[in-house]
Amino acid sequence: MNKTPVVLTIAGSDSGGGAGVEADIKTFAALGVHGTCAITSVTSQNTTGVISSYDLPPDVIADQIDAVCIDMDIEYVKTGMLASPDIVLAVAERMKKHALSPVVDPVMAAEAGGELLTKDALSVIADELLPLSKVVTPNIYEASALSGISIKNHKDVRNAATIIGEMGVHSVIITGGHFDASDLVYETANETFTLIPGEFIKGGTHGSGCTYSAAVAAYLAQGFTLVDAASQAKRFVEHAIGGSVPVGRGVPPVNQLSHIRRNAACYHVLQDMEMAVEMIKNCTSFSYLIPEVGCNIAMAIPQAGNVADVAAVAGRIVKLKHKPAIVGCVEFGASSHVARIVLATMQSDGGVRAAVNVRYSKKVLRIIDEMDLSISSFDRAEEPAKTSTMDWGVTHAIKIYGSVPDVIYDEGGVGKEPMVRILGKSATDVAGIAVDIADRFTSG
Ligand code: PXL
Repeated sequence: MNKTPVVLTIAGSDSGGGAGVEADIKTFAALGVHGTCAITSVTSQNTTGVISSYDLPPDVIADQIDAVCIDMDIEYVKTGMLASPDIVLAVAERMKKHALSPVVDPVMAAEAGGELLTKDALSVIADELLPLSKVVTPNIYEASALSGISIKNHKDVRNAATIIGEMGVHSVIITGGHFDASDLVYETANETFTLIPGEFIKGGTHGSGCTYSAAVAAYLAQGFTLVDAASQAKRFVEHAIGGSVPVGRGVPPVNQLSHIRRNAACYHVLQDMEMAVEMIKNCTSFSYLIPEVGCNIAMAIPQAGNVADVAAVAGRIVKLKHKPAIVGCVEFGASSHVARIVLATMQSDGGVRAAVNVRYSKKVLRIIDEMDLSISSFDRAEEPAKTSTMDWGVTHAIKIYGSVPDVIYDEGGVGKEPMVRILGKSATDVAGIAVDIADRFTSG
């Protein structure tokens, strides 16, 4: 079995849980390395800014580093908030003692607002820590402060990287987010520059710098080259920013687990959809419920925002030789029609994430009534211009009912087949109801 790498963060604590040690440990966990920590300062902060900051005595910081390094096999370390020259000196001394390879994040200020380090601490970082370091990851402002260059364009970024490289560090990554979101990696040994392209992502950035440098350390510990680690870490932070959630009144913290949670949710949805499709396929009487335009079943992940977050059958469910036939695989983004029904429903109740459409008939409505299912409807003739029928119809039917019913139907319109839509928490839920209706349809 491969050994799980152990990495260490030497950084400040953010009581708001967005940046600092808290962000680093979440990043390590998300990337599959074991995270340890030496806390340098305790900041009392939230998403709106830093209220106060208490620096731990340098010998307590050194003890924490010793404690983990004498027990665990650690090579890569990430440093964050090192508030004073004394703290930087103590940390640099322990780097030498334990032959550690630091990824230095020369943190100067909190994303939410507030200084985190004194000016003289930055010069001690440059003089004492950078010569021992594997890589330093300043943003544009930190790179300006370290190099003394006022950075206004890409040429300035390269010049700043070269100047910082001359401080004795192996490599420099100047992170973007300013001109075109790209990062510049400068490796001093062979004087090579590598541009890592990126895109501006909508979302909160509190903790993005900490998360980035922690991710670089985690990828290096897993054996990636510096450029690969830099590029993977950038993708990781982009996902974390995209998945940020507003948890307070200020800058939303990045979410290191959003990608993992999304993948897990997709897996559960696919599993449920596969079972639902089997239930429908094995129900011969379901063929009586298949509309002229075909049938589809869909289920969304929690917090779905668009059609790509909703799984459905790629080519619909049709009637073939008096039996239901599933045409195509279950895929995300496969149906825009039933997906829109689900997305519209979720606007009112996030827990109702699945739908299946079946053939309308008076008999089907009677069975639904017998089954005590709640029901609402809309009339296409009342649809305002320039709306999407599914968005408007479903929202309207929910509004007049007062909450999300089990069934929404409409009686069609010019060139539009009437339709019944069964709504529920999961694909197997709605398939179960549809199969029940189908069995009653043929036996009654
Ligand atoms: O992202 C920089 C940073 C580092 N360390 C601590 C922080 C912050 C930003 O808020 O709070 C403790």
